[in-house]
Amino acid sequence: MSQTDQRESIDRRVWRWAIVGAIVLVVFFTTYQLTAASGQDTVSTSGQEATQAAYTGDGAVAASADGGCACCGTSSSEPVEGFTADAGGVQVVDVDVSDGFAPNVIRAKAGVPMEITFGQGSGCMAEVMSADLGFYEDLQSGPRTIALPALQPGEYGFSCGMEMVFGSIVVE
Ligand SMILES: [Cu+2]
Repeated sequence: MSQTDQRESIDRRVWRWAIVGAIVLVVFFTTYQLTAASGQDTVSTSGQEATQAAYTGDGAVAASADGGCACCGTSSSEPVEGFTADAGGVQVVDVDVSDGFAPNVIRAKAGVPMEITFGQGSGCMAEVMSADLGFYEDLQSGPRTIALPALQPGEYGFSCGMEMVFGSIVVE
């Protein structure tokens, strides 16, 4: 009789902890999903972690309601073609980074070394990088010129440091 009572009480305790555990898990995953969704609307409801996630290190707001990068501009995904200019054995091109990359499609010649000068950038466009070409440059202190060897025909990608804004070099 008393053994049965004890068993019931243990069962009840187990259930209570299971329910508490389930609630904690649900709250955790809800918070996590709201943070991952990076909507500004959710920042106030999901506590300190979400607030921290919504800001980048330099204090700029990184997230916007449409899920994009607020400081990257909206026109940055439209193709803006640019061509290299001949500078005596090397082809040169300037890329403005004040609102995405302009141009973001650079047409270049194969077999001729190239120098790409990226302008000064900040926020989202504070860095430029390319896994294809093996460079990563900080643009915050001023323009940077990247010297590239003569390339084979093909398309080579580059992006901002967050990999949110993209450009390409089309070598023909
Ligand atoms: Cu970016």
